[in-house]
Amino acid sequence: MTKKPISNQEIAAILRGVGEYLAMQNVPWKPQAYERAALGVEEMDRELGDIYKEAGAKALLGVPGVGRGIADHIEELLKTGKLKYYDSLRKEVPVDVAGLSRVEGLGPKSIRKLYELLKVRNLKDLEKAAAAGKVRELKGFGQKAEEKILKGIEFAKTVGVRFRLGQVVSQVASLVKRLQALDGVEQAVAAGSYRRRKETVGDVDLLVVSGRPEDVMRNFVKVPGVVRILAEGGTKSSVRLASGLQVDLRVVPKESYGAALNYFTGSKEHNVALRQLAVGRGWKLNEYGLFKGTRRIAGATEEELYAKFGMDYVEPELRENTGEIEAARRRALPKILGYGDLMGDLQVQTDWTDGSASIEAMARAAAARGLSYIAITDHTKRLAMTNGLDEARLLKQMAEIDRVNRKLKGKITILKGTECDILKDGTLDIEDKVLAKLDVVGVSVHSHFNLPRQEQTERVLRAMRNPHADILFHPTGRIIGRRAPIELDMDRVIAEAKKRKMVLEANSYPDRLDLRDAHIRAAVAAGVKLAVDSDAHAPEHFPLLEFGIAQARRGWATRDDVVNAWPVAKMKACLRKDG
Ligand code: DGT
Ligand code: CA
Ligand code: CA
Ligand code: ZN
Repeated sequence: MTKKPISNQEIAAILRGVGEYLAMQNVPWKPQAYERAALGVEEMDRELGDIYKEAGAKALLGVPGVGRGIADHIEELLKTGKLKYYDSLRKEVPVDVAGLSRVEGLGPKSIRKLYELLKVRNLKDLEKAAAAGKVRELKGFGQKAEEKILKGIEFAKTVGVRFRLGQVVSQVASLVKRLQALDGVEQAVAAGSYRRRKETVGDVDLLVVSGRPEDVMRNFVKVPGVVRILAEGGTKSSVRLASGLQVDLRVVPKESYGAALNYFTGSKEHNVALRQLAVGRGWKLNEYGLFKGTRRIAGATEEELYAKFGMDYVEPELRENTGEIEAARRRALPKILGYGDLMGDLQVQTDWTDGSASIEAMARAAAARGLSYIAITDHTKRLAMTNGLDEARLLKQMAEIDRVNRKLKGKITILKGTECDILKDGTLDIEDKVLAKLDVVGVSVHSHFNLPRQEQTERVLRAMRNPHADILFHPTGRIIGRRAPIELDMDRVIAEAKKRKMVLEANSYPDRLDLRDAHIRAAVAAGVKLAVDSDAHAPEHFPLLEFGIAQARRGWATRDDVVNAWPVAKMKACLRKDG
């Protein structure tokens, strides 16, 4: 067997690992640099191995976030498949950092302490130690911390091995590109939950149109990044990628493309309901086509298929059998928000707090993404670790925004905003008289995530009642796979938002996606407006908006429901509640 060159995914995982180990050693700055480089590598649409072969070590410096030192590491990885530096770091503290960091509140420093004092190497060791009451005895931990760890372990266990959509898009995009380039492939596309843009995917289902399935199969399993072949057949195969992601591939003939795409896009529930419609008319529907007896009456395209049923075309994001079939039959499906519909972004952080770039750099990046306005919403003082703004610095920042606005006139409009912290009692972290000067006041919870439902709900409602509050940012505070949502009575939050004309955020950050699809749908149904924001902390983050748009679509939101899909004047008028 010939050895496969190391893939971008593997390189990224190792760089990220280095960052985690350095963070454990309390090294400043470097961990973030490695994380940024890992992200940059992940987002490349070409294999670094190919780039290196073609253009040498210098070309590696073109990867976003990669400087001299990390480029040397990448070169070593490409040449030898290993990184000595990483191996030595691992030897020093031989723990499963990735596994342990899935427990909420466990940062690199605590992980190191737990290893040094209790020999905790993985989740299992940690659970044992905590259950035996050993964690509470450590300095800086205590009983509460121990309880929190046990709770966090429980939560980490309930989360299966699903991947966040944001973790897999670049892997899938590069696979699809490779498939498209193969001889004999007419079309290649990703179906399944990936195409429906679910927030997490169990596996990825690829579909290829080709008259030569054997050739496609043979080449598919040789693609870089494939580490294991789970099944290989004439028209279907399954592989595992280095990242752990499973990918299923199906090859179909051209005349079945639409039917196959429809079948493998799912959801299963949507398929079942469609099939029942077919049966009701004496037809048969499967992945090969729609049949009347043995005659194929539709199946080459999805559009043709839905048309044959006399219904609207159903966008993949809506195919969950939650009313879309009935609505489509009545020709009453809403025209959902389009991927190009956003005009602005109402949550953006800068280097005034924990963002990586200046106001001007963020504004220019937003303009390049096609936005015509953004709101700068840095954190506030209670979030001291982000260097959160107090009233004085916020006022200074407003003056700076005026200056940058003059400079960028005609390119983009920068609005003055804040991501104002909601304190434990529901009051806000910034004085009203300063909030009154801002265009966009976002409020959000960043602490006391574990309050009981009644208290948590009252806290958030109180914040929403502040006369200056415009948008409730990432309302549930969840981090997918890591932090459970806060206990919030969403019906009451939605009712309050409706009453006060408060906007709820659909945060696009792939780890958050908050509100989630079902809550977005409930908000839309109640007539509450949404803001689909990037929560960008770096210029590269604006493309993340796509994930928020996807969730808004899954929540049946239209342009009318999303305030930042509107021109700036109309959006501002909507925020200004009392005229
Ligand atoms: P996942 O992978 O768990 O995120 O979710 P999906 O929706 O991608 O599910 P998956 O990968 O098991 O199957 C892909 C699609 O194939 C699914 O969305 C619908 C279709 N499918 C799979 N199993 C069945 C089935 O038993 N009946 C029908 N009608 N369709 C199925
Ligand atoms: Ca799937
Ligand atoms: Ca599958
Ligand atoms: Zn936040």
